[in-house]
Amino acid sequence: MSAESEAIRPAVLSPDAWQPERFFVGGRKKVIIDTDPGIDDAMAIMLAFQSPELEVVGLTTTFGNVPTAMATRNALCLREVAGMAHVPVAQGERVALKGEEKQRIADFVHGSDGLGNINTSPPNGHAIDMGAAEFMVKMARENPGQITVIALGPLTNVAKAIEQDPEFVKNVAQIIVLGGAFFVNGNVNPAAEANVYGDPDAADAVFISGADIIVIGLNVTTQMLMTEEDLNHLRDDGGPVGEFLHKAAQFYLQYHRDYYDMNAIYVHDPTTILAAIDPSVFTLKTGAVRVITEGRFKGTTLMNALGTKRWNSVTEWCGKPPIKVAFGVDSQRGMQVIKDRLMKMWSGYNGVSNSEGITDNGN
Ligand SMILES: [Ca+2]
Repeated sequence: MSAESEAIRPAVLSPDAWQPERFFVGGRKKVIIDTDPGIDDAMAIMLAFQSPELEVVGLTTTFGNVPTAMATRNALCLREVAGMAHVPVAQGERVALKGEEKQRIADFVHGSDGLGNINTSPPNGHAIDMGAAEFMVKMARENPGQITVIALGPLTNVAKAIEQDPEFVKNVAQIIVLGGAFFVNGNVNPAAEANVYGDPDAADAVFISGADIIVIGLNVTTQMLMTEEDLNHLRDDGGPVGEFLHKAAQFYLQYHRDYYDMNAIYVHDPTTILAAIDPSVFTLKTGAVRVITEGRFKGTTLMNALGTKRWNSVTEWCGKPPIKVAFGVDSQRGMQVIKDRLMKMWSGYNGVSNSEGITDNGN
């Protein structure tokens, strides 16, 4: 097959092309959230719990904002805060694919506990006796075509799942990735976005795996802002969960004031949940994506967005399958969904809380 014949046309997909119902089972899409909580991870998990389109069948944990053990603790804590303690938590990898130890802990973004230093009490529950990748493989094998993985941290667990089971990319319905920065600067440095930078080898392996993939990068998530006023509404109208998220978000808000000169937060992770709820919020283009895995520009995501061009040489891009990359977002509509669900749907909820100052009913 010649290089020319590999040319891939980028396409803006219409909402009609999605046929999202094929992922819905019993009216709800089964999702596994791979996460490194993380304040906006916490908001994303609560959003997913409160979205009738989704059934969260598991949380899997990874390193990123915090080390993996802390991510597991926080995931256990969050499911209890939400009154969703039945949702299994599976602990994931502690180091990147090539064994690289986590070097960058984002305590200046999310606090030293990952949840804004709000002194959550230890969770009552425990992680299941199964690793994150094994859990993903098992769930996808038992529910072929029905499990969507939403990856909100570095992609090590997903890459491990692909490694463990060659059928995983076929069994999984879709992998929705928060990661990369497409034709814009990164947030770790001008070249790289944090999740891809955390394990660039894993990201590259996932992007070229052949799975059905949507990538939500910084180029769209930085259009999604929650203001201090919004956060105050969350505290006032969002019940105990809103109060919890408001409290956790104060540290994250201060980070945005200090580093971006803005009195609002980026809601990267909740935006990614929207792609599972209603992908028509995004404008998507298709093309192969590769990641620079080492050197000065480690973690850079590069997309072949010139699908109409025919390349005249055999390169690292030949034969790599196209994936869907978000290029635009209806930020007004998307933020309305996030705010409505986080602020209104929890009012009246009286479940367990895990933050000091909020009643714990002991359930
Ligand atoms: Ca995250």
